[in-house]
Amino acid sequence: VFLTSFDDTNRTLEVLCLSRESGTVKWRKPIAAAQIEPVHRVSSPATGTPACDGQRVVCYFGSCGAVSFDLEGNELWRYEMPAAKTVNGTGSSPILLGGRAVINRDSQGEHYLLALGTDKGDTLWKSDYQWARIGFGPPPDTVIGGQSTPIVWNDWVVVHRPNAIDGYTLADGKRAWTFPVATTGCSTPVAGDGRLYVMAWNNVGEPDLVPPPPAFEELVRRYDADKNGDISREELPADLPFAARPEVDAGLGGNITAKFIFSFIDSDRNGAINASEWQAQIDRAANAPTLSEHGLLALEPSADPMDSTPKQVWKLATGIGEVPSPLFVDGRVYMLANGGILTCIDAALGGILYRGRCGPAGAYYASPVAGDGKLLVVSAEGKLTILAQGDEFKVLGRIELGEPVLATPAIVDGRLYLRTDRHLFAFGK
Ligand SMILES: [Ca+2]
Ligand SMILES: [Ca+2]
Repeated sequence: VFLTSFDDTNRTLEVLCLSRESGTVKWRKPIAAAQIEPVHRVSSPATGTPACDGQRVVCYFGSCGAVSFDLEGNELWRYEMPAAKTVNGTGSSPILLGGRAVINRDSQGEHYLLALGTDKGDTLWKSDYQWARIGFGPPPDTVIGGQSTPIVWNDWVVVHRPNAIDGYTLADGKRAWTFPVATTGCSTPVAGDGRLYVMAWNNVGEPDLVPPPPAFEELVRRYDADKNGDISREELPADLPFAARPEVDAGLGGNITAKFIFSFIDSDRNGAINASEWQAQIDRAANAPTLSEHGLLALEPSADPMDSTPKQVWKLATGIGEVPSPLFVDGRVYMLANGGILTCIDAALGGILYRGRCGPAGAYYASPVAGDGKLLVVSAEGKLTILAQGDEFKVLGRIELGEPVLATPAIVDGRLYLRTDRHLFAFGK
């Protein structure tokens, strides 16, 4: 089992190799980084899952780039990058195919899809992303970047990016098509039965993500401490949300607060929010075109020989998960959202077969996985729920892991490998 890790006491990145049989650490290598990328407070600079082709392992860190080892831990090559400029951290993992390691590098001012040769780590191609502006979306130089891992679908490497789903040809990295949609580009798409399923989530995509803000008079009544009739950055409370993650503890960074977007609301940049600036922000949120574009999308290949852009077959607009990837099994798509809300969808038609609460509350970052006729979902607090696959919502059991879990479990040869904050667990018969 290969893992990346980050020791926050000495701020060191590492690659580890453990015995699948016993969990013994076979080797561990520190990865030098001149600077550690900034990450969201719940995240880590070691979010990328290593990729292994049976001969070598390739790891990617937003802080310093890609590195490859043989299975004994001898370093084969390194592709250095500067620390990514992000707000929430990198998140993306490398994928290996056809002698290439493909990496989604998506940060402020530096965003491209990269293919390295797995033998030497040399650049085979590098394709700069193009910015798809949707509605009032931010200008390109302020783009935070997406977190998803590229996947292969039909002839393309597909990347779920902020405001677009893109298809690139593997041979030369040319963008073959782009499907614009208002999304933060966080979750990784999945393919099944010839279709592509993408959770296009954005912060204002559903009404319950956008709590009604107070009117300006109310804002002034509550917070205008110096009674000058407008609201300075200092006067705004730290916890007034403009966009919320309703099932997530606000202390875990669940909300986008008015304070966080203060300089955006303060459009004349005089250091204070007046009535018209506040109203303009309320109007922007209420009229956001993104509201109608957020959703779980089912795409199928184009039949048009002149335009390979996939066609949308159906879309589901509610209960969309932000971080976990959807799961396709046996003609069904399972989608997990914060609060442990699991939706099972008929993949062919897009109808909801059920929507239920797994039980454990709070945030969910790990993607659902399937094995042995079951579904496994695990909450950020480390509560694992086991459910039956199929058309009915049925909880079969729960396990408390006792530590936070952000990583998606892996199932190999009848064993479940599950990574918590401090441990790697293996479950089996
Ligand atoms: Ca004031
Ligand atoms: Ca102002």
